[in-house]
Amino acid sequence: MEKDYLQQLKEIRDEVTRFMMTYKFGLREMDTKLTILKEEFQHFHDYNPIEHIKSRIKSPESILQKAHRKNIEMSLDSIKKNIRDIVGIRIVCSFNTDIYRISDMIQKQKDIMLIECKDYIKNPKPNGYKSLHLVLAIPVFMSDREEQVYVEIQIRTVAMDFWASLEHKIYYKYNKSIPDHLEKELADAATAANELDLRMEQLYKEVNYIKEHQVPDYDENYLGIDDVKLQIPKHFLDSFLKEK
Ligand code: 0O2
Repeated sequence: MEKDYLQQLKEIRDEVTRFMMTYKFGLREMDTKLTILKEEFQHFHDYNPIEHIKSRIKSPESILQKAHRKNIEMSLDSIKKNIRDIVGIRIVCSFNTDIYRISDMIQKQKDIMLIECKDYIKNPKPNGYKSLHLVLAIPVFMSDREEQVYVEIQIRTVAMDFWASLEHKIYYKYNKSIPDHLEKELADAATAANELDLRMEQLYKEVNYIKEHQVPDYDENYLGIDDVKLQIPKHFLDSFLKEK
């Protein structure tokens, strides 16, 4: 009898370990994809839209707490289906446009399936929260099977992230009921963060415009074609024009 009980416990432990491992592998797959995007972008576009990435896997305890809180049946199948943020990745970018660019690049990958998209940038939460949330399913190949793993990705700018981290701290400090005056301050701060995002992006566009239209330095005896440093001797062009 005791042996049966121990055997059962061991089976449950193995099942939970296997369950958690699939999420660990799912996170690794997604990490690799993001690293490739980041490095390739930096190399070929001379620009990196990703400032930083943070990720976490929910602990078994907080998965169970969430299941309990949301009235989800306590089985691994049901948890897998209903709790979609066991793997959470947060991508912080410089500008608003980067958010959608990264989201498109991720969604275009053939083995990734978009399960849900919540756009809290186009439709911010009443408290001012802004971020793009994607729930994706990605395949994980193991020795004997393939599993689809849900991954939640939050994409936001540095300013949105700054605001959200502070709001998160205040929310928990006041036990999920923020005093009215702080709520108002937070809403104002969200507006300021949004303005900062718009101004920074505008500045960036202007700097880019100047860079693109800059006349390169050249020797007065040479004519520069573009900033690829291809230059033509001026006398060569003069004689060419005279002949015409
Ligand atoms: P943590 O500690 O960051 O993981 P659900 O995911 O089912 O619980 P919901 O509301 O359907 O709930 O999901 P949604 O809207 O996609 O938001 C989930 C996550 O987004 C939260 O996870 C937060 O990380 C973030 N988020 C959503 N709203 C806010 C907000 O008003 N302020 C801040 N700071 N973050 C927000 P968790 O599990 O709540 O927290």
